[in-house]
Amino acid sequence: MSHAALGFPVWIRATHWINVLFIGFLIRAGIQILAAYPRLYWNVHCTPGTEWLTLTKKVIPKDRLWTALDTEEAVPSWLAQPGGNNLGMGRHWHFSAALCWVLNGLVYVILLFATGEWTRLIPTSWAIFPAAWHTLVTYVTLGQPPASAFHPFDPLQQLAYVAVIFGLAPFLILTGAAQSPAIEAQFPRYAWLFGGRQRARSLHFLGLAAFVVFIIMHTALVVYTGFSHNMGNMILGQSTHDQGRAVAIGLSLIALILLTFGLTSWYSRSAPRHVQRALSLLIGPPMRALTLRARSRQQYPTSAISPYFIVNGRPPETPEYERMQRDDFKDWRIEVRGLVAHSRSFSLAEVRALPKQTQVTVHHCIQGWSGIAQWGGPPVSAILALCEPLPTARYAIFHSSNIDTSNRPFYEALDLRLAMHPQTLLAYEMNNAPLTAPHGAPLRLRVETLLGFKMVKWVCAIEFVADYRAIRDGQGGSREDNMYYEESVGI
Ligand SMILES: Nc1nc2c(c(=O)[nH]1)N[C@H]1C(S)=C(S)[C@@H](COP(=O)(O)O)O[C@H]1N2
Ligand SMILES: [Mo]
Repeated sequence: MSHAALGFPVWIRATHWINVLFIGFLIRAGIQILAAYPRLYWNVHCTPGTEWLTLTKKVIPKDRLWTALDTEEAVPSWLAQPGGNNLGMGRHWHFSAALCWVLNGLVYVILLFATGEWTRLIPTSWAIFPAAWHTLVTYVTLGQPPASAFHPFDPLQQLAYVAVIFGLAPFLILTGAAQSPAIEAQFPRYAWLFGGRQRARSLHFLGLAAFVVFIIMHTALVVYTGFSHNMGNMILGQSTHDQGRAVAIGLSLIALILLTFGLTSWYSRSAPRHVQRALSLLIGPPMRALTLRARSRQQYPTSAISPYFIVNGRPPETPEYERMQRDDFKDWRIEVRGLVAHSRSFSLAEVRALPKQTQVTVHHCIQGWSGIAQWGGPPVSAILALCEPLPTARYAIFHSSNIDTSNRPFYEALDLRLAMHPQTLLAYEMNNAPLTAPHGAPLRLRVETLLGFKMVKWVCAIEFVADYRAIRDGQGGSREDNMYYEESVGI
């Protein structure tokens, strides 16, 4: 008897159930992320009206300023991780689970080939296709393949498993990565292999749908082809004895996994700051490594510019801002302060006198939408060169003259290494015209390797600090403080 014929080794059973747990987290948190912008497109511009799928009843008004946050949907906790309006928490769970799921998958694939178990999974003859068809017909006509059809899998099962493990799973990883601003900025061709961010996002969604269909069919067939026999194999590695015990353990395991979803969702909603801190220990380091390594090399042609560019964050509604706007911001000043050798302020005219750079880039909002625009203004490095941050300065805090969702001034921290990137701009122009109020007039930040919320609009001050933890709620920005987003957002 070959080694492979001796039932199912413990590592296959363990990685299978660990996989159930993390796929569950991934799907639940994925639904949470989708709900933050429940509209899907095949075009990168996300022009309203061009959705191929809209999963919200909210309509986009045409007669007044509409912002992306207005379309976010709350989701029930039984469906999404953790439920409610919780994009920040959903992302923490999605990326933490993705990391664990990929590690578990690697262990499985390495052991699969190291032990020879692969010979039972990977077909080595074309005859598998007609055999799988035959099995499909058997199931569809409500028959049962004979016991001799299982080696240990029936041909249809074998093909489905291979397709999910070596096709669907890598596809989901690749389409997930193609939505990352850091990866797209550094390797524009990679994201465009999938047709750009929105196509990658739509394909990622279809991959999720395929996975859900697989899980339903798989579970149904486990029950249909002999539940206690199959549980024996999945739990104890054999089905010749102790089937009752296997069923009891299997059902308890499923209950435990469901309980884990329930408890983690409940805890994420009652103590989001704790969960944000805890999970960022896991995902923070790889995310920081990604954002710090990536250099934006985008330069799209002006013909690629989006006909309509979505707005997020409403412009200031103060008399002071409206007065400045009427005066073309001639009294606007941006103050540079904190850990710098030369603190000073600049008028808009002084900012315009600095060397100007233009770039046509893709904007990636954390909610899921994107758009292409041309931005013009001095690189932030030009301002750094004039003000000379001290060696102790590690972050530049960009302060906005507008309030955030907690009614305090909007701010975001930017690692100085990112502030030095050649495509990090203090923009005063969009598509060759002065910035409009909704897009951040007179000045807004552009960091082409990060998600949109880091790009503060209506900038009135840049403050250099050694650490952001003493500022406000200590998470590195308004969105991190109020919405539990991550500080380093390359994905
Ligand atoms: N001051 C301020 N800046 C902000 C925001 C905000 O709400 N307030 N929203 C951010 C988010 S979430 C995004 S996606 C971009 C959107 O830029 P846009 O409105 O020009 O498209 O601005 C960012 N800058
Ligand atoms: Mo955003």
